[in-house]
Amino acid sequence: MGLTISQKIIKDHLLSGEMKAGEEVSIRIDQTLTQDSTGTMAYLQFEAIGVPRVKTKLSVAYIDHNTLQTGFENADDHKYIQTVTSKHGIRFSRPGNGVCHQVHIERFGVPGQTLLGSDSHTPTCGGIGMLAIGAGGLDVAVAMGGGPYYITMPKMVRITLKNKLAPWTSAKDIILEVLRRMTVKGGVGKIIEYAGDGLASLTVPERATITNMGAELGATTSVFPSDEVTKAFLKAQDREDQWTEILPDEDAVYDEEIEIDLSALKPLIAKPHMPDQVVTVKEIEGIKVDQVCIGSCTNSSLFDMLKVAKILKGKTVHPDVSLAIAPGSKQVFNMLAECGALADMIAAGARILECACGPCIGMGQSPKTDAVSLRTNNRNFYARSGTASASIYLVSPEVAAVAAITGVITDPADFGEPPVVEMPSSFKVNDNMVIMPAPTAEEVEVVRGPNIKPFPVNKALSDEVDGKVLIILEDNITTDHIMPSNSKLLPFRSNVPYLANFCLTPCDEKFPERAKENGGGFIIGGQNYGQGSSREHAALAPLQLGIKGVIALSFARIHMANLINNGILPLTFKDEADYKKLGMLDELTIENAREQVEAAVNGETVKVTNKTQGYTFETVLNISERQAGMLLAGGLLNYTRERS
Ligand code: MIC
Ligand code: SF4
Repeated sequence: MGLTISQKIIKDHLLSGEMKAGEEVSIRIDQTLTQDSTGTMAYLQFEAIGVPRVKTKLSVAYIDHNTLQTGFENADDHKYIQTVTSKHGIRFSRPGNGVCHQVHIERFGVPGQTLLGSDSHTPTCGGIGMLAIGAGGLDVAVAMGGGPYYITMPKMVRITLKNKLAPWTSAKDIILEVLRRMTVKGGVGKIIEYAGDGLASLTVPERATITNMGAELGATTSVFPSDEVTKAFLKAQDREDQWTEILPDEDAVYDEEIEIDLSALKPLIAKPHMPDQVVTVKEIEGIKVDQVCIGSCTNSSLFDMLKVAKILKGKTVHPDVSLAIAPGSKQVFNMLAECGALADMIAAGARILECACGPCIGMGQSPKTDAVSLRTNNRNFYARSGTASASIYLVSPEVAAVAAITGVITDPADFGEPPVVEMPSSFKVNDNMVIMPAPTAEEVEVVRGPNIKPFPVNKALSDEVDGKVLIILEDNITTDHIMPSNSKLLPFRSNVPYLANFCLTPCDEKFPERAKENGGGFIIGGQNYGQGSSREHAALAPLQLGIKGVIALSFARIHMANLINNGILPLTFKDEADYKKLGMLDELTIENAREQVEAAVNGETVKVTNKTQGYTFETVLNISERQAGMLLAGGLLNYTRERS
């Protein structure tokens, strides 16, 4: 039987397990990346593991999220990451060098290799045929130490792209169409591969926009073949020697097939507060716009920026609109400056930001009360912009730039000639903002500022797990609900005790207080609980508050792994009716919890007794033997220590 692209890469890196959908496999990781908002924790954990130098082919630490230095905290974290990475053999991408995913695909990604990143948009490098997966910091720390990375072997989905995009439509419209069809939970447990005659006309930055936002489907990752387009991109980056062709076998078998006619796509827009609330721009034309933000790891390539500059050239940003533009990398920024496109943006009135995540993660540019903000980002989760009352819409760079001029949501087809941009035959290559690690660990002293606090570590699972229902939540609760991140909270990513005071507050302000008063307990979730970010703070903060288990209708992949890594039970209701039956502050008990967790490996359900209402219900704990070991030990760190 033929293999898909990702099955080929997994096979080449397979360390254990059988490549059958649903089975746990472990793979060797060639490259890792971290960014600063998850990185401090990842490196603290790497230090706790105690491996002196990384064992990967390449590991890079980026500073791109917490670049708004309104106090000492972020700068302290940067220094910690710079010194700890130098000591342990990791390259350091300095603040100002750009957003991790954009820089990584430009300068480091290699087709056919595996990449594990402590950021959910790591799949961006799938745009050049890498198997690139997002994970919690602890999993990345283990991979840096040479340990295997475990995944449940995903199902394979093939999306066949036919024909070419029509004028004024772009890669963003392709992935928005996929989201419209599959929804934000449609990709869970799956890898999405792209195929078809439409590929030839899609540049690497366009492919990267699509793989990047595959994270919003909940997919394990998304992959494009490594073909002539990939080769031309790597050649232009002066890295042609790193290219290999990677195509699926002709008789590769896919579990699901989707077809998209690119020529029939219209400009699309995702409405608040979910990336799958997709309609055509035409349908909601005319809504007044207060802010436009162009950038983020989804649409900040040179290709995107040049199109924006062409639309803005000779025009003025509408008086009621604030337009912010953040180029994705120093390479992009530099080339924009050299070709004059930056001058066109500035002349039109754009507020040029440094190349970093910025508005995407609420690090500045929070819009006004009740604002309508059009953004080229990948996520428009509730309150993520830093202004809870704002309505964030996700669009292509073209639609964003046009709205910045007209001041209303506008179908660009009515705007005139579309911008046409060619990919450069060579990029401006200058890696001077990437610092190589020190040759030996001894010569570096790790600098730890006062903001770096010890992180909570769980205890071994007790035989009886008791606690009250502390909150009951609806479907699609994101990590931005569980552990909000904005300019006020991001500086405390290395201070879990402080962050815990804000856990789940967008859903219920009293939650942290209630959890503390009751000495911890249970969180009850709906479908797709924990979608979004890889931030393990969404598990660490609940741990700090004494959360013993989350009982939900279903979980997002990375968050479920993060819960297990921290020894918090991720239980799924067997019967949906039991979700509806639970009441606030009901007292729950899991008797013989250790035995029940062990039995769950063989498919036994875990019984939970509701002492308040006097009944017992069944839950499913879909785990491997290794994961059971982690839950029994109280998390991955304890489990690793026990076994070393
Ligand atoms: C995000 O887009 O939500 C982030 C911020 O990049 C996160 C990482 C984090 O929370 O630090 C992600 O995507 O994993
Ligand atoms: Fe940064 Fe936004 Fe991309 Fe996350 S989604 S890595 S915050 S640009």
